[in-house]
Amino acid sequence: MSLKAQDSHGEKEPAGIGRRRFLNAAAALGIGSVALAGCKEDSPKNAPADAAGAPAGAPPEHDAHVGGAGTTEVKPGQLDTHYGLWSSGHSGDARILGIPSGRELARMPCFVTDHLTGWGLTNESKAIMGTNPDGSLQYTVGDTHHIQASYKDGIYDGKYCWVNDKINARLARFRLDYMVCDKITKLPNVQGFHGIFPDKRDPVDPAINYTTRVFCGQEFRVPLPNHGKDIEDATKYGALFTCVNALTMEVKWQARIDGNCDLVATSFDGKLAATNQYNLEEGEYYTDMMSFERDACLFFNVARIEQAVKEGKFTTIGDSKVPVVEGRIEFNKDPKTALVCRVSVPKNPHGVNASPDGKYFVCSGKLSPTCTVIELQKVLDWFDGKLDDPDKAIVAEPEVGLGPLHTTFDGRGNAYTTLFLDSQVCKWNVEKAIKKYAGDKTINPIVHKIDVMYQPGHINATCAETRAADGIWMAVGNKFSKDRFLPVGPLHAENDQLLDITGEQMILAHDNAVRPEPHDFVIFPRDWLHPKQVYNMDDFPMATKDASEAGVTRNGNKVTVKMVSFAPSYEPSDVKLKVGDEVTWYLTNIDKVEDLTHGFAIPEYNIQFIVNPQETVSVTFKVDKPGLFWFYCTNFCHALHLEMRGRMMVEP
Ligand code: K7E
Ligand code: CUA
Ligand code: CA
Repeated sequence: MSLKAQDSHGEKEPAGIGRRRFLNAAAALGIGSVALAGCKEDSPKNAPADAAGAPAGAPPEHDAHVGGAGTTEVKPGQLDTHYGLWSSGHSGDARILGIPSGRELARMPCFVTDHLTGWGLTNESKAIMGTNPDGSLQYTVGDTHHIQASYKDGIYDGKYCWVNDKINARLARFRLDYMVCDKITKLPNVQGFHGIFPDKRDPVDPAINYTTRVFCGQEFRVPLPNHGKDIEDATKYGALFTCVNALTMEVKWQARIDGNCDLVATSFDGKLAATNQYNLEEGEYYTDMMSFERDACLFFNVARIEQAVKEGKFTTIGDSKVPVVEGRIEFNKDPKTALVCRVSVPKNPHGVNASPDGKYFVCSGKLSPTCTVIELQKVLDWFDGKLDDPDKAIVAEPEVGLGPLHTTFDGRGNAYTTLFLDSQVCKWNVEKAIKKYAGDKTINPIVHKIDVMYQPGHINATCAETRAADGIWMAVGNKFSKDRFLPVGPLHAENDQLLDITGEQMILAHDNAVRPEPHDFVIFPRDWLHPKQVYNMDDFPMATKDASEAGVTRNGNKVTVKMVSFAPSYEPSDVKLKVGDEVTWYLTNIDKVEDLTHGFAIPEYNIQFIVNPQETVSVTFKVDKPGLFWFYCTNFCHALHLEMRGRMMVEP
């Protein structure tokens, strides 16, 4: 496999499709390692810099960006046109980026502690994260992969977004009015929680045209329940597909399935949810997981599953009370009553994405150089007994290149698939791919390919997960940045790239470094979101609304401090305590001005958090060190910010 010299406009014609036949497992692995080694050692992309500082073989400069999307430069004082919601991988949080600049505007903590905001330290955040009986946090690590927002009428309604934690099988919800995590749900009996997708409307009630469910996929098979029995007998392992109530965040139901789940997609009509499956072999080792030529995309008939639950046709697992329906194929052979429909997909597929016209799901082959296009109406026909073979729902299987992972859309009939091994994005036309599959071999569905730097995973174009896909910008999350940024030690920043997709050919417009390691993201116009910048004090039952109500009350050794902040002071400014006290300290920021956030830190007591305008935050701690401790404001707020402090006086 040759690595082409870098050309930002990609190949003039898709090269080598003919030789990129279906890979067997061994070849795929071999090519994978060649591709990675090639980038490092042989590629002109990594050749030493020339005298002018540009790497040999570097692309033409993009200073004159000619694409229809406009410039990526956001000048001082200007705002980005789009919001991007980004997952952060094993950093364990979510982030907000401005697009097209790629600037990181905020981090939204959820699964892991954040010492700027006090997330994981304050009582309010700990209650959301979950604590042990001794008050310590139940989990302190997270691995966020997939982030998706809530819908109304097939576009984002700006209410919520969700992100998964793969390590500890948790689903976090953020409310997008304040852009903070407000709930975290633990999925019972799940390990390797990977894909998520909210539904886009109700499959039964036409009045519910908004998100009320989030579907969650389990990647790792485990004993059910996982209580130490059958740990060596893999034939007893299982996997679950979980539905969470998007409004209450309670787990509604689970379906036990064959194989595993990877990513998740939902249909615009609300009737279908699906997961791609790469381990239909049910193997424990990766070599076993690659032995079948085809795995699958598994479709869930949401209305039928919920009817089965209503009729009591379910079991439970271990201590969990969540109803579990049978989604294994042997129990779902009759299409008229089946809860699931399995469509075969080659080979260890990754990613399943819904086209914005609502007609198709596309699975990427990963170990096959193909994408599989599945027509949703035909899946519904199978459930209605009108299609004898679920595989007849496959309407195209274009060859796109090596290592296809994720696909996005431009709303003009084109799909864009990341090619991990080729370090490229392939643009292909869906209808042309369908015509070719139907028999017209003269048609070439491949429109354009472009190099990206390097080894891309997720890809998403503006509004592409909604009905309003507009084909303006497209972000690509690259897993390796190698030579693209100044070296900063062994751990490289990742390279998120922005491409202009307004024209026939994609144009690489912008690189931006991101802290490892985002996986998934969605991008949409800024006017789809209306964040508030000042809290409503009435939302906080423990708010101290006025400085005159502030003070310290004592009940034995239980002490309650009710404090207010207003720049540049705290009231009360002196707090007297005794060693042995247990203090709950409420801080209400009564400043009403936008951007007037205060901080609160107590030396030697390991306390630091912020309190936003009109917000109330609390911490509880044991008083165990005598002395004078100046608590002070950590968030620059006022010309007298450094003076904003008070005394915690602790008697022995
Ligand atoms: Cu492809 Cu976890 Cu979405 Cu990463 S998964 S890339
Ligand atoms: Cu208040 Cu700085
Ligand atoms: Ca497989």
